[in-house]
Amino acid sequence: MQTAGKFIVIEGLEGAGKSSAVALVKQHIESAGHSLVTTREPGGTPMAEAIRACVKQQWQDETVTVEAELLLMYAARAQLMHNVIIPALKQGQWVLGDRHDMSSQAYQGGGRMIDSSMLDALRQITLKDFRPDFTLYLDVEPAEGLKRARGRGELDRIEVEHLDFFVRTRERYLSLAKADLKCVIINTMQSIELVQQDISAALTQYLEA
Ligand code: Z5A
Repeated sequence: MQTAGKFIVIEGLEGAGKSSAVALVKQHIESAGHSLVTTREPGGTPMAEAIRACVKQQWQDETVTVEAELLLMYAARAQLMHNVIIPALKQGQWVLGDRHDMSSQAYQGGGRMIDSSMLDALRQITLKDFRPDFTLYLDVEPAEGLKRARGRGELDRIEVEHLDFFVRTRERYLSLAKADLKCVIINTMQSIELVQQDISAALTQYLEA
């Protein structure tokens, strides 16, 4: 789909530093003179935020199936695409996403080991040929990411998964990021200052290309 605006996405495991990256990228894009909308997934519309609360909470006496989790992620994405992302891009605004479809490929495909044909079918229904214009994948070793995330307080239903789950998720992230010509991998196993320098360099290159 050809749109006037651009869709930039930040991806990574918990504790990779997406929140600080969003602030930095926002600053770069706005300084380049673009009007910007920021989104997060799952979430970003009233209904998608309700889905976010639903997927993140712990449920008593009920198992959340991997299929339910997957469908909820795509339901939230469908709402966000239709109500926020596509209208903004069509108006010429830029959109900065804290997570998008690569999260489902990595967490549900890699972490939960859901078959790729199921993911492909949902992606086709929800996104068709729509893809981000540029992705920054913030890479962190899972144990370090979890340590940082745990430092912030209580963990949600996904964050309490075993380390193996995050190891599989990261492996899938890395293989997706390496195969994507519009994705830059940022090593976040270094100081926040160096991470910010790398993000700024990658973004400057993209904006000036
Ligand atoms: N999910 C999914 O399964 N499938 C999907 O399709 C989608 C999502 C879209 C969303 O939760 C959950 O949904 C997520 C994936 C799943 N679950 N898990 N688990 P979220 O959006 O609430 O959570 P998050 O994305 O994982 O956010 P986060 O934990 O806040 O991660 P972050 O934003 O990358 O971390 P941060 O707040 O920027 O940094 C965390 C701390 O580390 C903070 O104190 C920083 O100061 C510190 N930090 C950051 N960088 C560094 C470096 N370089 N050194 C030292 N300390 C650092």
